[in-house]
Amino acid sequence: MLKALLFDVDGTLADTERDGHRPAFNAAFQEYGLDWDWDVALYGKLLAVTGGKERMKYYVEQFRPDYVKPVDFDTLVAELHKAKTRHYTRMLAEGGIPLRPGVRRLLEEARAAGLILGVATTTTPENVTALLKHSLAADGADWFQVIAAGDIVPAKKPAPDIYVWAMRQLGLKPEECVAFEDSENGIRASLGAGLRTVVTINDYTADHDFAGAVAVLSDLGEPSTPFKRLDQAGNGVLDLALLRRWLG
Ligand code: XBP
Ligand code: MG
Repeated sequence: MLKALLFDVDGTLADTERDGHRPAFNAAFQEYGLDWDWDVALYGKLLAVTGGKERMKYYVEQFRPDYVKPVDFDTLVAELHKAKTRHYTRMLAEGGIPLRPGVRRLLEEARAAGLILGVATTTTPENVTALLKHSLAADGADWFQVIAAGDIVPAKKPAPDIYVWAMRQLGLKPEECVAFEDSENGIRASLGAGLRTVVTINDYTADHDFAGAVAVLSDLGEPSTPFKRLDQAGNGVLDLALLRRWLG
């Protein structure tokens, strides 16, 4: 029996990576006088690592052998990450990043049907609440019974921990929930937690491996612009009736 929908945030609720997180990282680097500049293609490679602090360290290790780390490098990374969060949440407040097609529609239908909504993400809690406030509704964060985010679990996706943590908070078993993800790291986390998972791809994740997904879609679809199914032929609009049919 389906009781809860658990959503990844970045790339799933909204296309936040290329035009949100990436420029926010760059603004923080500039603020700190660093010559680090993440273009769209490089950022795609850096997305292999989830978590902003982890991603900056990965960048230095893999792409900047010339950079001489200060002794308190971890402190610098933490400060950069705070600045990046400030830039990112400001960008959301200033104009926002729209929700992906079908997201609002499905959230509203699920709420009306009394289903539980949850978030399981590697991004920082402030980023989630800012996105929900500015792109969903003033009380958008209150639509979700659990917001599992950021450093609340030490092992980020692809580890299943954030989903396990969210389900524990809700007192639900995996078979009572379904996850929505956009990336390979994301689906490894959700499948690892025993969750059936619907994938909506984006430009950065189109070539990822989504084996084990319930369905792989272009997006959730709207009546005027249906989704295209990518794992088999088909198109449509993902509502609760179709979701329940897929889940069997
Ligand atoms: C999201 C991430 C995050 C964001 C940046 O992955 O990988 O690191 O890019 O967020 P997912 P922070 O969609 O799988 O949750 O800088 O706040 O960490
Ligand atoms: Mg994602």
